[in-house]
Amino acid sequence: MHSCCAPRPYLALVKRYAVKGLLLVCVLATVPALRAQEPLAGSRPNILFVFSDDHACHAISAYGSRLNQTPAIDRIAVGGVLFRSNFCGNALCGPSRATILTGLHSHANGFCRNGNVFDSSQATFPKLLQQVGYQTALVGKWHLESEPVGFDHWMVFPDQGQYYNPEFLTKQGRVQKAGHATDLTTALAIEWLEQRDPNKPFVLMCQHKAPHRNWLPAEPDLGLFRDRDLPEPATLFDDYRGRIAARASTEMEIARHLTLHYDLMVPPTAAEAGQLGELDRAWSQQRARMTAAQRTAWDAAFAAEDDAFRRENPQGKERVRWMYQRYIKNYLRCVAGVDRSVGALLAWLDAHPEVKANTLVVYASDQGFFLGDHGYYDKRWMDDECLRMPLVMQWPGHIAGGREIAQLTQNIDFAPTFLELAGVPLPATMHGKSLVPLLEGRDVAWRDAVYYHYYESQATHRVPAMYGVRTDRYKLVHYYEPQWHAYELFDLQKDPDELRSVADDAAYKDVRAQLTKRLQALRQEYGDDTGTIDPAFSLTAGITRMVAADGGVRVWANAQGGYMLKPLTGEGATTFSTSMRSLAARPLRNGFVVLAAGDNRAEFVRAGIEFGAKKLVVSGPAGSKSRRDIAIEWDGKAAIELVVTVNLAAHTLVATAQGQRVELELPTTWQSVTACGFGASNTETWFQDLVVR
Ligand code: SGN
Ligand code: CA
Repeated sequence: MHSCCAPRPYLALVKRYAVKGLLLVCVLATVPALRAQEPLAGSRPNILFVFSDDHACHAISAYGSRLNQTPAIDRIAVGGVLFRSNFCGNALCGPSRATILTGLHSHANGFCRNGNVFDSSQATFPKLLQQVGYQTALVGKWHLESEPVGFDHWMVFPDQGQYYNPEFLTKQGRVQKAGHATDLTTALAIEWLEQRDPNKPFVLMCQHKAPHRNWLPAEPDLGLFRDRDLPEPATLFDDYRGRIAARASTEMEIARHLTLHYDLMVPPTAAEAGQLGELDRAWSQQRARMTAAQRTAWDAAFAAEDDAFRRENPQGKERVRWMYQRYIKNYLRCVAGVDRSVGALLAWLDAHPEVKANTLVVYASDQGFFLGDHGYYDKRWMDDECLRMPLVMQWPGHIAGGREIAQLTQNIDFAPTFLELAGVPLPATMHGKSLVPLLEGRDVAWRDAVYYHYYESQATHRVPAMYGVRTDRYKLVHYYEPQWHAYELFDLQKDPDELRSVADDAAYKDVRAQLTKRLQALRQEYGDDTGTIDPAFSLTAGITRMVAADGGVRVWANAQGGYMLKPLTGEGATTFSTSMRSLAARPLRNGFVVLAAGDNRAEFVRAGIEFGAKKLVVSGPAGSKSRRDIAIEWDGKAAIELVVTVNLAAHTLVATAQGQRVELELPTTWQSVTACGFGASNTETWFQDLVVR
């Protein structure tokens, strides 16, 4: 369902605020572009950037939500502008944030998937603003692994952070604060506003954890939506027909993948408590973080519903419906907290009119989210529900309000916009375009398509890697990993819910050809050569890039267990050798040599180095069950020579490196080695050519 594409909700909003007397400026409901009085470029406003995590447009009333009201966010939209077609370039937290900071798509800023480490030596808009006299501050969720750089002040959650009584990392170390993450982040933002230097412009990034999974609302919001069922999306029971097969193997279905305790907050029975899964155990830890009073409020809010659920024990579709209601209500309760935060910040500005007069207020979120659409929660796909990012901005007196901007905009545009407003020349390498002309209501030539590239592949939720292009009418997606190698094409006008791919429909042959060309041109324009795999390798998975370099090959794997193989025949005793070295900023995982027998190349053994743990490891063919490892001495930098000897008569594989040796038993069915190759996990690894002796 695309409630975020509903007709303009402005008139209704304008009426509501006019009645309440909240909106003092003159609101122009359906006015076309209006010229701002003064040029915005170089006007050096303060920038109050309020940002949330996973907040979908279709959970914002200004975007036409059928589910909830977000009066404070709407107030920004009414007094300012709403970007109707704003998209992310990679629907995931860390990548979207890295893009916002740098104005670059993921492949160029190096942060392709969560768990990558942001290279903070790059140009970011906070750094550049700092250099021209801005005060810069960041509070709340960061999630980029390296320490924030370019901020005079920062106080961020470690990793994803906690909702209740969270810890914060600061320049001075770790502190814990009592309360809910959303309210604390707001309070920290206001605290900073109060004590900043009033003589300098500022950029304040107030970044919420909410409404990220698992959805733990603050106490004041626990009572919302108690008395009614919320509307279900039309596609709650999607059967995934008419699209690629991977749709059905994705692990983000409300029905199959939301856990009862961690996600849906139903306390375990005594019997369940003895056999909790990993996530459900985490839920117990989260409860343990709450104070007694918080826990009492929490339990009281859910007790009656939980009892009814246990008593009635719904099954089949009824159970899915119940799960949807529990999920969406807690999600929206978390959204209500975020909206309250926006309201508090706007109220602070109202109380400080001299600051307000110079402040651009922005509300956005890192990507969208499935709200039961297609039976899903989470994001990652290129579907509009998660591709869209909310974006509203206001600067009364400078940006004509009550307008909707229809042009295709993207998170690559944020940094160029803030820089142009501050009068900083844009680094030529930035991919984004400044939104200033659109804010000024100027009639300018604009882009006709946005680019997308998602990498996480076989990690959490198992969504295939993909890149694609979206225009205002069509969307073409290429699932480029060899195990999928498929396309989807959607006609958004005829099929706004994206239920039927017309990639192979003869009627769309020309459209597909044009979009393919457009997609290639965008990849070229942005310099994205990731997602390109050398066809010389016959089987690959989870590898996003490989290039020949320094007499070897650099393999960039943004997933666990990425590997590629090439045909080879070896009988009797065969020895392979190579050198490898981790090139990643943080050598988390490993580099390994992969060997397969017969045609079933999903069955392989591997021998390699775990760079982080400093271990020599062998395992396979049945995954890691047969794993053996031994510690090695290594300075963390030098190349390591690995020698692997396979003896098919003795059914053994022996790996040696740095003077250590590990052995693996091979299946007796292995008659010959038919393929070998390199593999890597979550890292960029350099391999010297494999030599067969
Ligand atoms: C966690 C969540 C996932 C979510 C990712 C990424 N699981 O792993 O559901 O997709 O974060 O989200 S949870 O059990 O920890 O809640 S992101 O917004 O940070 O990219
Ligand atoms: Ca997110």
